[in-house]
Amino acid sequence: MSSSAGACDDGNKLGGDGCSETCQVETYFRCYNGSASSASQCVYEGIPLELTVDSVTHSDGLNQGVLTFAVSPALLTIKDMNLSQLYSLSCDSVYSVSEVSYDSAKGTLSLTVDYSEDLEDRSCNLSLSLDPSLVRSQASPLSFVVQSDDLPLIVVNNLSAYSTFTFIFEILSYIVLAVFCLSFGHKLIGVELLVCCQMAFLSLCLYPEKNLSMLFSSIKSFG
Ligand SMILES: [Ca+2]
Repeated sequence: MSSSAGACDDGNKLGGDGCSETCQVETYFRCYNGSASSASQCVYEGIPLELTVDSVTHSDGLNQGVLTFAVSPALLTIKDMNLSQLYSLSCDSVYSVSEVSYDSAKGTLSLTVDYSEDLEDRSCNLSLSLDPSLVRSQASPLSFVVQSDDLPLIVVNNLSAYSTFTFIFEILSYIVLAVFCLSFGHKLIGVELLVCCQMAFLSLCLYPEKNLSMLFSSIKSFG
């Protein structure tokens, strides 16, 4: 049984998923199998979905951007799909997607992208593979050039590349250098190096994310 107009029952009081709050089949949807014992399953079969770039923003202090795309019409059912397998993003850069979310109120899909090569002005392609049992009119792939609305998505520091092991190794090598200076009579330089090492350690404990790069550059200028 299917009904393109008329009554349906999908077991909720929400509209936008094909079956309205008053249990009527919504425009561009077809609903199947609604009965007293089983809920209707509604599939969208209206105009093909359209993807556009909504916003591109830089995350403060990170080599990370948030790419947000408008999906039109803003189908509620996209939220119920497996978001991590929904999209395919390919850009002319090195990056990884760490988070994906869909805002059904705004109809926006947001991808959080951590890049290790500049992402600004790069060419990208986005495609969606929506569950065909829920959406029959798929969206065409979107080609776009990344252009940030606030700060450009360029690699400004390599903090993420600094592992704790690398950090400890660098500190130890500065301590060895300090001991070397002390034992050869350059006491002032040796003491300064040790003070810097102490500062770097304290900074690691208090502000592991923010102060590392600043301290490294100050230690290197001392050295
Ligand atoms: Ca509903």
